[in-house]
Amino acid sequence: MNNAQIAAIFELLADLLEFQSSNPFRIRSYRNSARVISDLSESIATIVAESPQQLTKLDGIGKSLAEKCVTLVETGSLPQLDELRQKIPETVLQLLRIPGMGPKKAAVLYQELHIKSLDELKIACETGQVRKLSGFGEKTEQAILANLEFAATAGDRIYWSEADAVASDIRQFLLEGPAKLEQLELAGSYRRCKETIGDLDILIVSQEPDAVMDRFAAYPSLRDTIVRGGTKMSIRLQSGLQVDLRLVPEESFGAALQYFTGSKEHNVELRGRAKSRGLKINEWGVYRIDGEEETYIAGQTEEDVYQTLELPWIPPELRECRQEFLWAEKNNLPELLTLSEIRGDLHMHTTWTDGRASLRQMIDAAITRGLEYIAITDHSQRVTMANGLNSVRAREQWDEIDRIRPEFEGRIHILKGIECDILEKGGMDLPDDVLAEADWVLAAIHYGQKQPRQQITDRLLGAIEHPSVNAVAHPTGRLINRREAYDVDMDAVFSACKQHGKMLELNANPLRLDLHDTHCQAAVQHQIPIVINTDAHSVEGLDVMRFGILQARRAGLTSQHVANACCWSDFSAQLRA
Ligand code: DGT
Ligand code: CA
Ligand code: CA
Repeated sequence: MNNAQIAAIFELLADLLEFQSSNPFRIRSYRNSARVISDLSESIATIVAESPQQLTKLDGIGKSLAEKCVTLVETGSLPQLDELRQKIPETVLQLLRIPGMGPKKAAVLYQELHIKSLDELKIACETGQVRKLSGFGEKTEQAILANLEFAATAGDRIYWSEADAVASDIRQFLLEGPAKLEQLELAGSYRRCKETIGDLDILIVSQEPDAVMDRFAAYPSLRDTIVRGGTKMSIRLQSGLQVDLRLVPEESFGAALQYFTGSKEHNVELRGRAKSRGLKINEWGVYRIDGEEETYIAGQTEEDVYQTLELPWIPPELRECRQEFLWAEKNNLPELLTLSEIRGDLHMHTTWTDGRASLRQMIDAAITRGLEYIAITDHSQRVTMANGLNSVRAREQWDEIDRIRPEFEGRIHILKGIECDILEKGGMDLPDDVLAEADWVLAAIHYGQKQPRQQITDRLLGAIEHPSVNAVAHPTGRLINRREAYDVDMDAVFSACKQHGKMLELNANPLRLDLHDTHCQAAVQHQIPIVINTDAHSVEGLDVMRFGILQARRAGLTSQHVANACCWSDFSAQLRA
């Protein structure tokens, strides 16, 4: 079990305890430890294996939490969690997915109105029962209704970053097992690197299918086996995530990998192309059709499968049936961006506002990660919750950067930046003369996200026109699975960026991934440079860059399209221009 999984379990425990109105102190301690563990650079499993007594040395982890970490690592489950789960209907957890609905509110709905599911909640809202509860009111009732549909579609999909942690763990577990595996690959939306994942799909070639399935059934965080057949087995993990495993013959591995990678739309197009050539493609292989006769002609590798249609291998990230077939036909597939091509990171926070690491710590961490240049972009004053910088403090921070720059001479270029709020009424949160002193200004909307389309669009256009603004941060404001994008006319945003020579951010935080892939493509068509930033609030936060890269790859971006894939001299020249 990795740190992300342990943290998720502690968060879930906190939610369930809060739902039961348990001791607030205990709830807080679970939440704290979840945060500490997910930020930790060492693996909890390693500490447990090597010196479990070190666990209590971690911030916020006492004896009892340390024991729970050990149990989780060793058994993959927690008796206390199982008990709580038995007492609380599973469907109640659905209520928590509604944006703004905490465990306390969910508990009131459950106790007062016996609401256990989103459907029941919808009826209660529509019949005006919810507004009568203390602490709810008519406005809350409307907000719940508005969010219900969103919560239902957010469903059980998990972030790619979470799926990745689980996938790596299962892969390792299966590889370490007694059964000998000739091939093991993850397919599905995970391999296509989609923002969220419904379930995991594993493909295996092995001469020992029973042993493979026995091993799969022994996976530590398994909750139950859904189905086990001769070549297919599905399990459900403690977290609720389903994992499908399929054993395929060696000569079909490529065809199965291609088929189960999807997307469905990509596969439909591929099958159509096969048919028009007198071929048939399925998960077993490619077959030549000759009257009643079917002859296997390919299927061992994906390359072989695409080759039968005279197409080059297509990277999974592009398999959404958009432009990939047109590119592939002309042998013109883009050289997709890679993490090693990234030279800078232009969005990060420090302890001056809501970051957890100091200015120097962030700079050192950026150097360690091989970056050539960074921008320090703390919040501006309007973001009071984050202790945003007013003019005086912004200038103080920039003076501080001027003072320490010589220490880092020759190692990294540090831009004096700000993530300046775009005010609800329009206009920037800091005076023009202050913004003019910054090397790099990100403009961002944090408040008034519910405003009508025209108003939000006008605010963004105002920022884009501002002479000091370089880029718009997280341009649509969505939080995946939590909050929808604000309503904005993106075409107007693209035109304005093009006209004023401004960049658009692809925020790499796995909860944001904002711009979306289709918007990135549109930006490229408008020749607007994309800047991929981590928005790090801690040293570890700098590592989310890789999720942004995957998003960029799905959009078909190459290093040419990405401003911070330029070397420093080109990037700084672009800024001066
Ligand atoms: P997910 O799990 O919802 O995030 O999305 P996927 O794409 O992983 O979907 P999943 O797990 O249902 O199936 C994996 C792949 O298998 C899918 O991308 C395409 C292929 N596949 C599954 N069922 C069908 C089907 O009925 N028709 C076609 N053409 N392909 C299918
Ligand atoms: Ca899947
Ligand atoms: Ca599946």
